[in-house]
Amino acid sequence: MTATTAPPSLSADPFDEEILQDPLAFQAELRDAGPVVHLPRYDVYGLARYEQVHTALTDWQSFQSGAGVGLANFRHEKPWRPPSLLLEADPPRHDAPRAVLTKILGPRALRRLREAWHADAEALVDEVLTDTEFDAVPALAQAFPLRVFPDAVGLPRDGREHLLPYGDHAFNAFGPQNALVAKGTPRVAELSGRVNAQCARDNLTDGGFGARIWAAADHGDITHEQAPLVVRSLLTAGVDTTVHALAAIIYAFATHPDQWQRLRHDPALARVAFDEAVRWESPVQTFFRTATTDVEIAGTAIPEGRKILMFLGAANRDPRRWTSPDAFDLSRDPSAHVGFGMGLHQCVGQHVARLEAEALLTALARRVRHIEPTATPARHLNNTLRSWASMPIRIARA
Ligand code: HEM
Ligand code: OVM
Repeated sequence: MTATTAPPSLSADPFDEEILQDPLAFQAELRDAGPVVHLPRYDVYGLARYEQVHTALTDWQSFQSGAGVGLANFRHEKPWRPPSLLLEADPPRHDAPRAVLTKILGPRALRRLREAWHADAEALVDEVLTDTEFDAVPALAQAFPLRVFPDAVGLPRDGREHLLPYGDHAFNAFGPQNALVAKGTPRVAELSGRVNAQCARDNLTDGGFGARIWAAADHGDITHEQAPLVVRSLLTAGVDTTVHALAAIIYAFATHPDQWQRLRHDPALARVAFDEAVRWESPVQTFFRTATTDVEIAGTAIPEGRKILMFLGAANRDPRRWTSPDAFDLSRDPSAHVGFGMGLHQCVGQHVARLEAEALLTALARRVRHIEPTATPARHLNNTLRSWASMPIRIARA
């Protein structure tokens, strides 16, 4: 190994509520401190520049996920639930579950949902636009995914209200055991029981993503023991993420009326708008890895077994990589953002999220001339997600 230097140290707590409320200044501090920063609060290494985050995401041999992608190190700490067969697994065990979901959630497989989801979006937007002032979080960002996604998975009507609180806790649980985790803990057993029950074959209707996962087990692609856990991945990762991504898109357009006019005049920009919003807001802000060997990043030695905190949101606004990173701008090419990760674990559900966003945005672009905030929106705090609790807006119909 070449000569290495000790990394700069930043004493702040990245999961402190004040930083979660508005992380941008802290993220700039992290990036400017150096390519690798030591965070003594948790004794972990932080990466906040695009180049180093990209390196860690794409080098799964040195930066493993199997010891957990949260602060907890599964080599020493018991996970709060059986680990995900995708997110918290390394090759070769990661490969089969990943191949199954890649096929079930891929662009080809989603083509059969496209028309229905566009029609659902138009129906929802027509209902909502009977008012000109409303809270965009429940009315649109939550309502649309909850209308289409559980049906696509094949879930029964009952029990859908547990999906958001379960996901919220799962994303909090990647962070330290702070007050946000404590808030969810009293309901963990109940919510886990309900969500796990929804993963059973008998509770999934024919033709949905869930039934296809079970069919893949019949086919021998995964085992029947693995099937319910793969379904669980969809229920954990597939709801809160899209709700917060849609809220981010609406916020972006409410605060950038010039960009809304561009979208209205060229609805084909919906796709790029979605990726630009994921870059700009980074609904999933952070994930961890664990060093599998003594590894060097940009001249800093990280010892084997140590946790590395990747700041996806900071990388997505790194001025070393992006021109005017803080601008929400439909004329840039945001496609290299790391808001879905990169490499082996890159979000397998991104085509689902993109289809939801395209459907809702196209429906809105046809009907809405102008969107404006009517009050300061309120953040929903989560250790991993950047999200909104409420976003009062006024719309003018086209
Ligand atoms: C993985 C973000 C929507 C299912 C990931 C990762 C990120 C991410 C950053 C990488 C994790 C890592 O590298 O450790 C997002 C965002 C979404 C979104 C921002 C919405 C805009 C979805 C949806 C689903 C989903 C809708 C399910 C239908 C998954 C799964 C993984 C994953 C199963 C694990 C993949 C693997 O480890 O191979 N997501 N996601 N995500 N996502 Fe998403
Ligand atoms: C999973 C999963 C995947 C991505 C994100 C996530 C809670 C969970 O496979 O369970 O967040």
